[in-house]
Amino acid sequence: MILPSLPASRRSVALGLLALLALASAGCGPKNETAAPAAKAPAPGAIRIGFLVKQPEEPWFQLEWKFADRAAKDLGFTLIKTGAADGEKVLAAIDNLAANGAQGFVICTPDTRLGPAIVAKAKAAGLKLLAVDDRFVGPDGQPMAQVHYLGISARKIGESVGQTLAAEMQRRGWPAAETAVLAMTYDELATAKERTDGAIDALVAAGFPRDRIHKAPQRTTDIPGALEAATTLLTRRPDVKYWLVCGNNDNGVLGAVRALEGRQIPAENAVAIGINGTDCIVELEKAKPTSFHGSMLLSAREHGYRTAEMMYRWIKDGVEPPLDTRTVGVLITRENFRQVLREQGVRD
Ligand code: FCA
Repeated sequence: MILPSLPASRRSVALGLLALLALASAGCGPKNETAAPAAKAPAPGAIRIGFLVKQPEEPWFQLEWKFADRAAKDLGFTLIKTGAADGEKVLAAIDNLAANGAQGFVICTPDTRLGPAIVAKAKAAGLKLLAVDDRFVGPDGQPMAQVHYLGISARKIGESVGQTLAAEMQRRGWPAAETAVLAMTYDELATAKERTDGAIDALVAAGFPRDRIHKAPQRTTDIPGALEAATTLLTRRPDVKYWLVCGNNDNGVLGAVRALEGRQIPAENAVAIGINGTDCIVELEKAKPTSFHGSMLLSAREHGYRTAEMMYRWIKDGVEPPLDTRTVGVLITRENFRQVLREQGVRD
């Protein structure tokens, strides 16, 4: 990601420029917005839908695409998939969709503050828009509630992680004085912050001392970014014997697990729980258990198939999707992951 690596002040300038660029390249100035072209029902079979994701290398997004592909096959539309890791790529991809005759797109944006620029660009090109996973943020820092969105019940899912960690600690009989929490955070992204805040609040509600909860802010949401953040924190806390680990997603927690291993902390002295459930399958399949205990499996089918279907119905029949749809998560562990993944259609 280009923008997130810039200092905050430079980022907002860059985002402002992108917003202007979106408006200018869409052929309208900020004070002179042209109306979107009137919607005409496309001929059957002529429906083209874009699906843009921020991290195409992450299994979660590959699965969203797989399910969206299935919707395209079932319903008979064309799906155009694009990986867009920064603002320039997103805007170019929207141009490309318009040039290719698409009528709408689903997007997980690489930066939620690109929201206004994406909305302006989609509107000018007459494209319908549905945000998935990461909700757009307006210039006031608030979620753009008028943009259609499907995402997870982030706080609740985070709370389940915290409750499970507290239960595992109790089951193992670890004293609080020798245990600490490692929370892999990415507070720039609202859904990520809600997840880790939920986990931390649930641990505190279960009686875990707040002053033994440590946040490791990730610079990037991939495994290397998490490994770096976790290693920095663990180096500062050599006195802790047992660790409970939560985070934004599987990759964040996997980075922490690798950092624990790097610090020679035995696998049985830590319990780590991820979110996604799709990016930790290799980890759960390892013959020798690591400290990665399990993950809250999200519904890639809902996020991929259902969003694509919502967009299709909107274009074809004028059925507008709900403004805000939330999905749930279910805990998978080494004991049940094969069966649950099969039931959910993630694995054959
Ligand atoms: C965010 C995360 C993804 C996934 C998704 C539902 O976009 O980065 O890993 O958890 O929400």
